[in-house]
Amino acid sequence: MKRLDKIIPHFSFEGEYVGAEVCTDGHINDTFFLDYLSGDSMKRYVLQCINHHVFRRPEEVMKNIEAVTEHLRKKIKEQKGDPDRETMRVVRTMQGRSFFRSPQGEYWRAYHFIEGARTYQKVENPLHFYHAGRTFGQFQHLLSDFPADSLYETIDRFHDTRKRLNDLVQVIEANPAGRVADVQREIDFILERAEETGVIVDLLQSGEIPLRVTHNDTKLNNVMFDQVTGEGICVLDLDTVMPGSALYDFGDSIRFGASTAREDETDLERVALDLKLFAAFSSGYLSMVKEFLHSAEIGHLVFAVKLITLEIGMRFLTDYLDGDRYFRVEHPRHNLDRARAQLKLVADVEAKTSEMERIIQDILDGQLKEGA
Ligand code: GN1
Ligand code: MG
Repeated sequence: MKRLDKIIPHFSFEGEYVGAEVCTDGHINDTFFLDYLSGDSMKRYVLQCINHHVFRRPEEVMKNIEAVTEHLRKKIKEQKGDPDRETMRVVRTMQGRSFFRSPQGEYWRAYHFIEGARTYQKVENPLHFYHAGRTFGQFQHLLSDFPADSLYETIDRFHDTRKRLNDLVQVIEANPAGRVADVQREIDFILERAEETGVIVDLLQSGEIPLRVTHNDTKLNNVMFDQVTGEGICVLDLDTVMPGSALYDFGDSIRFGASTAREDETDLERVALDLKLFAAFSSGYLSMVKEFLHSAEIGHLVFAVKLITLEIGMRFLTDYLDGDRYFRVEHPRHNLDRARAQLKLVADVEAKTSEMERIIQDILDGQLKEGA
């Protein structure tokens, strides 16, 4: 891969370079897997070009990642875990830095690949998703004593849903791609829910819920599962680790993993919230965090599922109206498809809210056995 020829020599990869493969997951960065022959065994690395348009200050992204992974390593060692498998490990450049800035101004960074583990695009069964819940819960738990306010806000007001609504309203007014007329129904659906967009941000601001270290992209495909035990071992993609509310992280896992369809499903009949999967993730997650989450957080878990789904729906719609400048798209209606699927899921979560509340209560009361 020609693009990589001038990048690879700047990193301290071990062994003999064998080849590279493109990773097609992810809507933002460019990701490659590199294979090396080290002695008589193969070793993999992940090399990424950070999207500089999205992450305006890549140095801050890397400083956050270094601080958080260092903390995680320490905690994992204390608990007699394996820090090389249970958290990401940055590969340094030849100059000992955490990223390489190319003469063209691109920012590149690399990680060790975690062996004997894999990711999934779709939940395979409730137990699988239960383990995802435990893994994100454990991540939150291990970072519960990390000073959240020492982290950089690498994308300003990332989960400020009210601001996301304002961004949408602005792009509707400007209509730069001439697409507004196609999406009046979606716009109306969102505006009917405008008042709810500020709920979590206001709770954070008033101190009713605490600022925590949050991941901000807790999709299923950001968890590495052990290939033998099937348990989640490591949380990936720490680019958006920032101070924020744990509620958005919980909600985003459900949005992506407990949906009966893909994020960009076009047959909206197929998009719904699977209550069994919701219960499975929630019981795994709560088993790790119920000791320290505040009651105001627990009380908003279900609401957070709806709010983050609405937020991401708004972001996809905003990008569609803006001419697809942010998310990587495979075709011109891709962002619209993604937005519509999210809004359908919002409607289904609204219809199932009382059942979801009951499930959370049952888990807390110990009536739903872990993994059930
Ligand atoms: C983007 O690129 P990826 O898949 O890691 C986005 C998330 C969205 C997600 C939707 C920095 O994440 O916020 O939830 O797409 N990341 C950024 O699938 O905007
Ligand atoms: Mg991400």
